[in-house]
Amino acid sequence: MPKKRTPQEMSQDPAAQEMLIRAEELGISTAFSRADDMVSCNIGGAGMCCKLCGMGPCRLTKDGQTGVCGATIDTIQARNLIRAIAAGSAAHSDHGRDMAFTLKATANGETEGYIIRDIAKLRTVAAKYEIPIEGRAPEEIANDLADLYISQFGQQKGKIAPVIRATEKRQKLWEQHGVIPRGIDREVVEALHRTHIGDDQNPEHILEHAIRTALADGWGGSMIATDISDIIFGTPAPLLGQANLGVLKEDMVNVVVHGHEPTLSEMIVAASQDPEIIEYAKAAGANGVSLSGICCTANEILMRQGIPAAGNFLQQELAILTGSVEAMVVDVQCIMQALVSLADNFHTKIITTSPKVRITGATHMEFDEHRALTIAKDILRFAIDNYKNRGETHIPQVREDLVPGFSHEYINYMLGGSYRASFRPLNDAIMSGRIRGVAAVVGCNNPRSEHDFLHTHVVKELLKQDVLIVQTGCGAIASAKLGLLLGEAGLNQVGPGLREICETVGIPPVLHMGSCVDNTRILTVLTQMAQEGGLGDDVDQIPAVGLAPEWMSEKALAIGAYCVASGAYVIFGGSSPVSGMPDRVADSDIVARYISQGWEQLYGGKLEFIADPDEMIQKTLEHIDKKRAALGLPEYDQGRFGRSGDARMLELEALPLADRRQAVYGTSE
Ligand code: SF4
Ligand code: MSK
Repeated sequence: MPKKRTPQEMSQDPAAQEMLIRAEELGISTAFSRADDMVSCNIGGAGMCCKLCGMGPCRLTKDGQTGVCGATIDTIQARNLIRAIAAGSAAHSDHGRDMAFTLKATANGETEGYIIRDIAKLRTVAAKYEIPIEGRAPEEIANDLADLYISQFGQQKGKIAPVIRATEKRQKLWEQHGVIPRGIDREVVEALHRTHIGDDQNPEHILEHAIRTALADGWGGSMIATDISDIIFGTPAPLLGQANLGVLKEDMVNVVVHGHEPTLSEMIVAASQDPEIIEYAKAAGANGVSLSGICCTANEILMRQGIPAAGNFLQQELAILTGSVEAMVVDVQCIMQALVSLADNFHTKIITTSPKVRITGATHMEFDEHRALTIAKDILRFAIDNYKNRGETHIPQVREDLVPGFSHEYINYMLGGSYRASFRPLNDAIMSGRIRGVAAVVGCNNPRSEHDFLHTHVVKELLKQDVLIVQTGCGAIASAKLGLLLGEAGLNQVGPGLREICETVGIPPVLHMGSCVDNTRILTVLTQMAQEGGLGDDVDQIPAVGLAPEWMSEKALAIGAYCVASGAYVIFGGSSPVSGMPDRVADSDIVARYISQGWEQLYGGKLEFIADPDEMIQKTLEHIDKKRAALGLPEYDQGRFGRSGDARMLELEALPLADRRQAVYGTSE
């Protein structure tokens, strides 16, 4: 019998635990209980199953066994991995494509409700591609940028434009290895072609194309999505927000937006503040409309508008279980099919909005950027009409404040001010050892491990070791719920050197950088750090590591691969999709070795799967220290810092006056 976990074993989050108890009382299944009921397949999970053709599926469980066609375990693992990376790249990039079309339509005055909000970013991005900006209206520039970006998807030859934003050294390396993407769609299509029965069968050759496909995402589709979201909705800057299920309101119409694309959710934000909608809600007996988000749609509107996040991936069902959600409006990606049958137990309406996504049993209200505001208002009226059907509610009173919105532009500005915006202070802090290194802790939740625990355990331990943390996606929401994204709350949990920097600059020790497509912001930060000087001349020399402790989606694998190709050491938690069976490691570790040692030789970055969080932390610190040593930086020594800043002032204040004088001036006189 599979082991049934207690709510405390399923999640560390008290709000989630409360709702899991409620689910049990009501006899309703959740992803947590279904994960307990469904033992994962150890053959498919380890990458040893091929179902690419009708001669199979072939399960290679014995030494030396091949598929019916003769495919070896290594070929099968490589094919499975590249297919996942291609799917992840496609998802991010298709989001980017939609954003590019929205930019084009906005530039041509064909949308309803959108404007070009960040003209400075538009000009900066356009100038990178030598699009003329002087003396031109924002709409003209935006039209040209939209055309350039739209063309990246169908381009057949040459190289995609955004790769010029990588360091020169990195571009040359990619050129040398023949992995610069020619066109975004082309690389995804080729990944599928190569893995059709009877095509590319050399695992290393397949995995080289996996790199090119992932680069088409990171330095293509995702980067385009982030750029355009900033241009249309504004580049994020810090603001105050809240996270967890306690943001749902007893006396208001709760509308939860869930998925990834900000286009509709931003319009719903605007519509929810419209006096006509507020009046409509009041007429229905509510105190207005309360918006909140789940997953990366939450991150998009949290970091730009301060709209609260009801939770991360594993809280989508739990939000409905509160009985207080009138409508959950979903767009694309990470939406569980279980939502519809779960919602049948309550009054909640699940509303699909993307032309690409329908869920049987859900209400479909299709989004169209040309009528965006009208549709957003229709959706809100539909939700308000449902308020009268609300039954018993059970909202956990658990929420935490956070400060999100650390775009790379803002980090640059906060470190140097308007006139000296620069990454110099960050590089200097790393060079001096005040900051030991940087870790990007990103990615999903996975019900196979304790919800949020791996993310926050890794983050908390690295903070104690003076590692500055940047986060995106559901990992960022996990830390937010623990109060790690608030300057003061987080600072008593960090090492002394990092604390000094956070106090001096006025930042939390964990920087929320956005949604999962916004991992490209991290690429930009690392690139600018390399270009700033003092930390080598490319990303692979920077003492930095990327971690996805609770990954589950194919998009996470695409992100991992493009970060490796960009020079980063990337550690994934959970199980490895290329592990093979433990008793047949000898003939099934070629792929695991290649994506680690092989890719490290080629790109300076590597991808490893490590289940134990303490080993993740140890490997992270070892890597950071190895990179510090290679740069000739002083060995990390925590004892050298913490003698200045707020901590030192508090320490001195506690001393009698004479002792304080002695400590400061060297004399008690
Ligand atoms: Fe089996 Fe080969 Fe077909 Fe895969 S491609 S299912 S290994 S016969
Ligand atoms: S939503 S991809 S669970 S981060 Fe971006 Fe969260 Fe992962 Fe979806």
